Amino acid sequence: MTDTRRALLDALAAGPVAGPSLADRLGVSRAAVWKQVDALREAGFGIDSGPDGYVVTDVPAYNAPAVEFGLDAPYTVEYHGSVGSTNDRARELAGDGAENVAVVADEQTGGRGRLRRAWSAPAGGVWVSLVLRPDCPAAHAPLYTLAAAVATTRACREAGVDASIKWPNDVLISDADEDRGGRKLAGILTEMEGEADRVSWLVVGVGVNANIDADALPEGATSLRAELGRDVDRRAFVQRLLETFHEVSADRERVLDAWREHAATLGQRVRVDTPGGVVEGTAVDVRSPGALVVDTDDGEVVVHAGDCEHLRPA
Ligand code: BT5
Repeated sequence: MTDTRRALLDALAAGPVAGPSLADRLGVSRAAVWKQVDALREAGFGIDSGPDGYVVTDVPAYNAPAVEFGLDAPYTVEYHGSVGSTNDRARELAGDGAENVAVVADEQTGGRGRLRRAWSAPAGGVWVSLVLRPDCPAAHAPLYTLAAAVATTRACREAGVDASIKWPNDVLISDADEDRGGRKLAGILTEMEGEADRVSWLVVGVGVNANIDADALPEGATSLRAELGRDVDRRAFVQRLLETFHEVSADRERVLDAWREHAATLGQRVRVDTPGGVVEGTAVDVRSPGALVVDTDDGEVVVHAGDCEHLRPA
């Protein structure tokens, strides 16, 4: 049913379209088309039936069909007003065989960060988890985290906020802003199931503090609202994020270059807390599938996982 809805929304987004031709195109009965059109009206769409067929006159602010309408990426959307964690819901869908589904929520009551840390996710944020089944070895999975960081950073920049990536998965206000630099705007949590040579499913979860007051967030965090002094259109924002993610992740060879272009970490003095101990030095590059290369007093060290802190220049 959601696939028919997505196809109907794509047809409506392309312009006026007559009922019979819609039924033909979607391979369903005319009654099924009416039912879907009614469901879209229920969901808040304004749809007129003029001489040339159905015309969309109004799109709801933020729900599943609103995000699918005009979306130039192959995802269907499942929307929740409130959910425990969009990653948990996405994992459930993945277990049932789903693919290319974006789970979107207004609020999460049990949002998760890495290493079982809690993620604050009050109403007004952009909390989204994508279920993917890429044809690649498990070792390539981190590239999807990097692609999501690029997509999130670009969406924030297009919204007017000077964001950049801190290795591996944080989106922060750029250090160029002496006052606000380093505040965390978004985070990414990728989870997967698979064998060494093949990913079964991947869940890429992105959390962006969008229309949230900074005092509802942990110390050191900020939001698009706090930076811009106004709210963003979450529908447009999440569409750009999904479209850019789709485009960037489609070409795995280019993900690292895209990441380098958006990263604040390269060239910085860093301290990385890794499972094997602390690594301190200058971050010089990122290496496939997402490792950080740090130039230390003892030579180059390649870090695969850890928490990275940008240090002030000596
Ligand atoms: C992350 O973890 O940054 C990954 C966050 C991923 C959240 C998304 S929301 C959609 C999807 N569904 C989920 O349940 N999760 C994903 P990490 O690098 O471990 O950072 C976690 C730390 O960031 C916490 O320990 C806090 O210090 C801080 N933090 C918590 N909530 C925050 C927020 N809303 N904004 C900024 N920082 C936050």
